[in-house]
Amino acid sequence: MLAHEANYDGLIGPTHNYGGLSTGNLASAKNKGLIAKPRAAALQGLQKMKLMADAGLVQGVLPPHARPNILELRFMGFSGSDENVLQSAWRANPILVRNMYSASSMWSANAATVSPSADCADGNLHFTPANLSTMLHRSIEHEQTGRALRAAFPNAVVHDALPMQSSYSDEGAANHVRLCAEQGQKGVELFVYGRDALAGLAETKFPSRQTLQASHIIASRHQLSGAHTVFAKQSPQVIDAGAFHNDVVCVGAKQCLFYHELAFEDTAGILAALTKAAAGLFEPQFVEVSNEDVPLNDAITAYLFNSMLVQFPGEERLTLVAPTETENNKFTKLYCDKLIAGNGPIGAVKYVDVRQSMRNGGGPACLRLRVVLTDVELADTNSKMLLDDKLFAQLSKWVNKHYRENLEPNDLQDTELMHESFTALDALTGIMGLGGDFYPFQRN
Ligand code: SUG
Repeated sequence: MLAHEANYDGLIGPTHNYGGLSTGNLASAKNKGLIAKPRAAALQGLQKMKLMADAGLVQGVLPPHARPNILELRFMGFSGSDENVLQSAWRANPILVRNMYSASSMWSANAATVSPSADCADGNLHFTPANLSTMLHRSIEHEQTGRALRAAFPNAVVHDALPMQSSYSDEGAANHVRLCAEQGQKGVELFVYGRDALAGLAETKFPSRQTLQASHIIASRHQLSGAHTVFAKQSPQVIDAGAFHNDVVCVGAKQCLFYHELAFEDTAGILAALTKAAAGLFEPQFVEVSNEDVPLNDAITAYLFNSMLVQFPGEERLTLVAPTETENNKFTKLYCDKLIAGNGPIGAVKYVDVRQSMRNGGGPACLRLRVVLTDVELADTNSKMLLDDKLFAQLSKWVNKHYRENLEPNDLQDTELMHESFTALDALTGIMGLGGDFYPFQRN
């Protein structure tokens, strides 16, 4: 059956800032406290979406979450008007407020794990929103993410997130790769985990955000066939070098798995398991990047693997949509030049500027959630959440009208920023046809 690989990007919200909130994410730590540029950030994200849409790919938009998260602050015991809640929380602990202000829902690769209907025994498209339980600022996303996914895909199965317990910690599609011959055909799903929660002590200094147990449960909920599902362990070394998600060192598309040689604990075992799982379906193509060609630290800072690996219409080979940081690093640039000149499955590289997101550790691949849709499923999606020229123009105008140019750490105590953010999001629900009760602040 014919199917499309759609990309649903998280629209970057009006409170984008550098909170230094993600231990183990080197960019987040390094850029803590930097003056952020929310307007430029959102426009960069929109440009990337437009690039994909203009190339003829299905491009969706997931709305930002309401920040600051006043509901969560109320749950923590702050009370009174929204202004009082924000101000008393700031007096109690500005770091708490930073967590409640994060625009982190932009990284929609972490929104959910997605299994296309071709892979699921019941023939439905399945989503499990990620609980993102490792980081406070991200653990408050899953409910609103579920609402957004249900709005975008009214006929799909959208499960609840896994329980908020560290044995179940789950970071969504950032630790999941699907390989296939053609998008509409049965594929092989690879779940990459950092930690077996039942195996004892943590092996890493930085958090291992995905557990084997979470991956098992998702595969079972999505009704995947055991024969075509592979579970692979990230190497502790890469986590401690700053690969807080597998998609920092690995990306896959169609038959191709593109990864750093140090990405996995047992590379030979994983490749053998993938080959076996794909038997009778397709022949996997493995593109391994050696540490000699691209040292791990360069791969992580330049985000070579956090690129989107895309089949553009009319192109025979895959294209890597990489961040400009990859172009600016001598190892990764040279590697990309070699890829293009070679005759492997990746035949082109396009560089995109998503610098504002990159400074928080989010490259082109972090900003999108891939959803394989048959023609029928595509027709069932909410068309107001699909990017065309009209929506692009509307969203660009909306960003220019509502977003601040600069945002400094101390601006987060400003109740005006909260009002601006809520006013912007209220207007967005109109543009995207999300109804008047999509956000908690609309339901008061
Ligand atoms: O969870 N950064 C995100 C980046 C997520 C990238 N996603 C993928 N690799 N798919 C994270 O660490 C930083 C926020 C701050 O520090 O303000 C942050 O949350």
